Amino acid sequence: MVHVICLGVTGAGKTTLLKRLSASSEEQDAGKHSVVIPTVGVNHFCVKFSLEKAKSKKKNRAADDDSVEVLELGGDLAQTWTSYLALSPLSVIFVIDASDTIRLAQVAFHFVDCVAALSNKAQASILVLYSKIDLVDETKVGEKLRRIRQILQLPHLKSWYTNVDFRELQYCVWDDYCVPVIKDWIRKKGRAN
Ligand SMILES: Nc1nc2c(ncn2[C@@H]2O[C@H](COP(=O)(O)OP(=O)(O)OP(=O)(O)O)[C@@H](O)[C@H]2O)c(=O)[nH]1
Ligand SMILES: [Mg+2]
Repeated sequence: MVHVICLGVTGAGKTTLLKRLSASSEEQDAGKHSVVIPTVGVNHFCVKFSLEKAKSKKKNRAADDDSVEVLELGGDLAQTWTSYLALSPLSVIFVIDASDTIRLAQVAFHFVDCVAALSNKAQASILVLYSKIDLVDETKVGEKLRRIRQILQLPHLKSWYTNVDFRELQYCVWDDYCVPVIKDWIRKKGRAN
C-alpha cells in the first residue's frame, strides 16, 4: 500500500532523490551519479529504515516490515495529481527545482492545487523540498528561496490550511545530510497514515 506520494514538475529531481532514499548505503555510494530517465507515468519506491539491522538479523520480521512505500507521479501526469491526492495518501513530498526560475509560475499553479486538494482531509502533511541547491549561487540562496516561497504563496497557504502540516528543506541530492532528514519525515508521516 502506498503511504506517501512524491510530486514535482518534470526534471525537478524526484526519481534521483527516491532512488537515493531507497538504496542501501553501498548502492548509494556506487550510484551517486547514475543516469536517471524521465518518469513516464508512475514509479514505486520502497524506502527501508532498518536495512543494516535487517541484514544482521535475517529473521527479524519487525526489521523487514520497517519500510514505507512511496509513489512518484511523473511530471507528465501533472494534470491528474490532484485526483491521486483525493484517493488516499495524506503525506506528500513536493519537489521544486530551486535553480529553475522559468517554470516557477507553473510550479506554483500545481502546488496551490495540491494543497487545496488536501484541504478536506482532517490532517495532511507536505514536505516541500527545494532541490538542486548546488546549482544556485551560494550568496543568493536565501533570496532565491524567499522568492520561490512568495510565488508559491506559502505563507498564505500555511495560514489558510491549518489542517496541513508544512515542512520545508533545501538540498542537493548528492549531499549526505539530506538522506536521514527526509527518511525520518517519510518514516513518521508514512506510518501515521
Ligand atoms: N545538480 C543537481 N542535479 C540534480 C539534483 N537532483 C536531480 N538532479 C538532476 O536532475 C535531472 C532530472 O532528475 P529526475 O530525478 O529524473 O527528475 P524527476 O522529477 O523524476 O522528473 P520526471 O520523472 O520527468 O517527472 C537529472 O539529470 C538529475 O541528475 C540535485 O540535487 N542537483
Ligand atoms: Mg522521475
